Amino acid sequence: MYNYDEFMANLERRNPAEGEFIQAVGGVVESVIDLVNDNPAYINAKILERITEPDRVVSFKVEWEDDDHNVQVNRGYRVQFNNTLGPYKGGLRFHSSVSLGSFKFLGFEQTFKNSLTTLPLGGAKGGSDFSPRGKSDNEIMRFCRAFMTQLQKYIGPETDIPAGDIGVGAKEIGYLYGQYKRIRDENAGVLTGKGHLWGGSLIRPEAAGYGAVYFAREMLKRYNDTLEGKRVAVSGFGNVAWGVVKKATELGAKVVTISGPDGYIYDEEGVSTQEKWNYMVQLRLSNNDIVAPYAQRFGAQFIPRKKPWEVPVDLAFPCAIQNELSLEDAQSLVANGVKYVLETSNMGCRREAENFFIAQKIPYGPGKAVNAGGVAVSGLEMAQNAMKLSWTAQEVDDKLQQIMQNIHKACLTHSPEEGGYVNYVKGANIAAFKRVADAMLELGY
Ligand code: 2IT
Repeated sequence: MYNYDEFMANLERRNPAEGEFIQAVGGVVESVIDLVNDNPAYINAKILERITEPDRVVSFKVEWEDDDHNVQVNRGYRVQFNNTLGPYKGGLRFHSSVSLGSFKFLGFEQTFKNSLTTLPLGGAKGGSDFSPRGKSDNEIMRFCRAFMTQLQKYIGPETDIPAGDIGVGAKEIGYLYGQYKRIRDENAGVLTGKGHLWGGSLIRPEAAGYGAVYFAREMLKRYNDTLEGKRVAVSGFGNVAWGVVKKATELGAKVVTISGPDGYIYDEEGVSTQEKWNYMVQLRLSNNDIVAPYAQRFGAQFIPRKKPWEVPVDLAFPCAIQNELSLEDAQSLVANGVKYVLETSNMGCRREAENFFIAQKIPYGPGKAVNAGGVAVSGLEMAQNAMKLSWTAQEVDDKLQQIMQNIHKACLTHSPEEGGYVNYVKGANIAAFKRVADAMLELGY
């Protein structure tokens, strides 16, 4: 029999100073501990201990030269967390804040998220403390070359298939894939999120954001509601936020905020035109990591150094980075009448914020369910690469919608109904855990 506090104290002892990893594991263990305690097979096979320990952690040195001919040294990581369900799969993050603990939390989350997609994908994550902010395109290219020169030793199309994440978009994936080909002379789809000219899938750039909105549509349906006429707050301005903004607008909602590390934009008219969406892409490609110029360009308000959770909205989609939404932010959203919260960034909400939404009976979708559309379409990209075929945008989008509907259904199936309120956190964690744990039992050790 497991005791939550005891298990977590042991985990902390084994993984000191890895707060984000402890937080991510704590969320899952809390949801599944009763299930495990009711299931002697899980207890005897030590599933909880084994599922919280990464299969492999790789760290490597990345040496490159900046535009002033200074030698730069960064650290690269790949955490191959769990390959029970398929080859290791998950993104690469280039951000100054990362540490081993971040990649362990992300690899752990990815394992469960990938399980929810029902595709044959294990979980992994990697990246570097290199930040593209303020770098020239040539510097980014040289860094990507140096990074892949090391990473290529550990990945392969049947072993481990990285993709993008924060700081790694189509441009970086291009430089990384180019170097992989130069070294290995293989056309294997070893990365996803590739450009369409060289093996990428249509809809992959939009997939995480579109998927989040498809999940929201299902959630609202469950409460006899629709997106039509809803006011929406989005944080972030990257790939994921961009997809949410486009699809939410298309389905009749009005997105009034986006944000960056410098503050947030309040656009009363809605971030609702092709021109505005193109501008979001331009902002991202500028490598400056700021949203302020949007305000001037489109006559919107810029609120410096603040987050958008103080604006009255019906739906909130945190799409920026982990722990971006605090308890105070959650209280402010609820006080202003928020009706649904869709965590779209990985672990975007602090545990206290998440628990507050649930206590207030606000329907709350956790990131591993809501944002799974991104990796799901990565799985579809792998399938197309293996078949040497390319599906139409419509074919990919139809499959994405089906996958998001199924994830929503899985959450309902495994969520304890609390007087008509759906606890999506429990539902997602239990559905995801059961698939990995049952496969682990069948595979032995
Ligand atoms: O967090 C994520 O799911 C991703 N960054 C995408 C991973 C992938 O392999 O497409």
